[in-house]
Amino acid sequence: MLKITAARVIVTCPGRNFVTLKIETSDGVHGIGDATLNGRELSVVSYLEDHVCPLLIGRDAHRIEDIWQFLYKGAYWRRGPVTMSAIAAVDTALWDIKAKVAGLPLYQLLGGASRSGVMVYGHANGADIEETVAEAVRYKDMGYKAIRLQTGVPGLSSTYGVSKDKLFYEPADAALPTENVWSTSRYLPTVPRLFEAARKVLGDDIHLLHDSHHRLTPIEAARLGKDLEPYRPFWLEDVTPAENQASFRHIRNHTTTPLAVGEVFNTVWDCKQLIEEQLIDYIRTTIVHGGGISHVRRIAHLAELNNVRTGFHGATDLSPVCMGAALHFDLWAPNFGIQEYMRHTPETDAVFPHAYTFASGDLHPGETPGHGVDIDEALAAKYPYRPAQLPVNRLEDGTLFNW
Ligand code: GCO
Ligand code: MG
Repeated sequence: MLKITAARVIVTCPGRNFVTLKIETSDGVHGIGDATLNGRELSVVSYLEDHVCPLLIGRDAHRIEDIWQFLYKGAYWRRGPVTMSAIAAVDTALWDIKAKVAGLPLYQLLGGASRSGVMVYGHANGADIEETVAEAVRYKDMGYKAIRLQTGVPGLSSTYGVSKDKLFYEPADAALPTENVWSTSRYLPTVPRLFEAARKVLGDDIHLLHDSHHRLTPIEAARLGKDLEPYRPFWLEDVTPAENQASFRHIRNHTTTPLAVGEVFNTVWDCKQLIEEQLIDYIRTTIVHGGGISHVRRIAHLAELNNVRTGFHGATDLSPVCMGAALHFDLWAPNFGIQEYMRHTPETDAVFPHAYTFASGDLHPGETPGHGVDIDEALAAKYPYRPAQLPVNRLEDGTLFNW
């Protein structure tokens, strides 16, 4: 038995907030898991410290499945982002420990590598089409094989996904939510123009992606999908608020543009209908918000049976710990599609030393036993928590809208 002797939550803000769970064992081996939930970090801290950590002490760190079931079924209150992020942190830390004890990189425990590297997509964004395309060229020159394009919308003062920071983008920008303005009628004609311009400059040999951030109705989404078809997008992401899974039937009936969804999902139950009816092409739920490796594996298996591939969320609010674990998963998953990769700041990278590396448009998780990411606690302590929340979005007449 490998006894859990300590479970501690570490909060740090090297430019943005991250919550990390560290589990220590009787053999001196430790593991870490990401528990960051953007804008709601301290709720997960409390869930872990007040309700989960005390349950872990004395348990056998090798019994990952039993501990997962204990935390999920034992709480009675199932699902939800706070619960599932907390469970994910425990699960990820335990897989890290098991792989370290085995002396193997985590992907070997999952079934070994299915590919030589993990194709990632970067974020090109600009105030207008010209600037966005110029940014995309920069990404192509860095070796990226896939690029997400987001542009400012004429007539709107700010737009989701467009920022002054180019290699990363931080939406949680204030202690209290800032307010953005949205207009679907201004947005809809802009995106096809962007894709037309991008294809002209970048050519055909590159994957182009776009995120609508849950802002369209099914029929608006269908229109956008159709308008983008000539430019062969890799995917169109989060077109509608996906609580209503049946919405995707309408979209699917109208367009062949591939659809991705699920960064805000927490369990297989959020995407069961989408996957079983083959209404989507990529599922985006990643390790930290989907209950960890043990649960996201179930989502991936169901997806594989239904021709759906993985396309994990990888924005900066998912810590390097999540990224490391996700990359092991990606290297293994038979139905891997693509991995989002928004770079972390040098300050964040220094707090979380990691084995993963980028080359020629791919990330590789590295060969270090475990998931290959650690935390420098002394450095982490130098960056205390700073309240930061995601913005809200209003229509031009003031109506609160989807962000
Ligand atoms: C993406 C996401 C992010 C989210 C952010 C929320 O596709 O990367 O939409 O930009 O908004 O991760 O915390
Ligand atoms: Mg998104």
